[in-house]
Amino acid sequence: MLAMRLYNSMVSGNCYKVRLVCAQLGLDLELHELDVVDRSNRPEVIGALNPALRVPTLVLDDGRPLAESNAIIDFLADGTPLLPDDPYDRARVLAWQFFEQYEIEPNLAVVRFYAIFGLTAPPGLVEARTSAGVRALQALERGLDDRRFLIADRYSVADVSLYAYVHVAGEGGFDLTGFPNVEAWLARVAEQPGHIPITQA
Ligand SMILES: N[C@@H](CCC(=O)N[C@@H](CS)C(=O)NCC(=O)O)C(=O)O
Repeated sequence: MLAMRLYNSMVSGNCYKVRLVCAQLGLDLELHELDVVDRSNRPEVIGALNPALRVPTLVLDDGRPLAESNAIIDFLADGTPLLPDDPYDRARVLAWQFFEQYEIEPNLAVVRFYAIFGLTAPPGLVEARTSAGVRALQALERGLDDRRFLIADRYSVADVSLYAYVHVAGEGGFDLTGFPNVEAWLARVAEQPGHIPITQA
């Protein structure tokens, strides 16, 4: 059987979500690395697969493409313990994943992007995104009150989605020491069977 192909970037938390879920589910991936700074070859490489020209883009073993990190991991996890069966719990997974894409990723990931590539951001952008990122982390801290994991006290793709950029928030200058629930949850996620670090292909 052909392996699935992942158009990937090793620095991307969104791509890491897919590699992490595949590692935990024992699914093979063939990685095709794309540059996230020089994006000039995107139209010819993934133009027919993902109209947004972004990574991650997954191509299933039957050739069908799938875009959007959270859609990809939910698809891969369907029918496994990583995605709840209960409709209410599945909706809560989505609620956390929409929160991640609207509140966490545009702030934590963007600040980290400028930091790790040493790029100059437009004036005021880093300050604004840092403040919004801290507010998002405060919301996550409240969401983890008296909880081991985000949904049903069980590790799920919701944890994967939030973990991806929160665990590397320090690379963007965020200090997590004021977020004890978040810090304890990050450690629990990293202890899950089959866990791999973001640096692992
Ligand atoms: N909502 C998308 C975001 C994907 C995304 O922003 N990918 C970045 C890398 S993390 C990218 O391809 N950036 C290049 C570009 O936007 O042209 C997802 O969750 O998959």
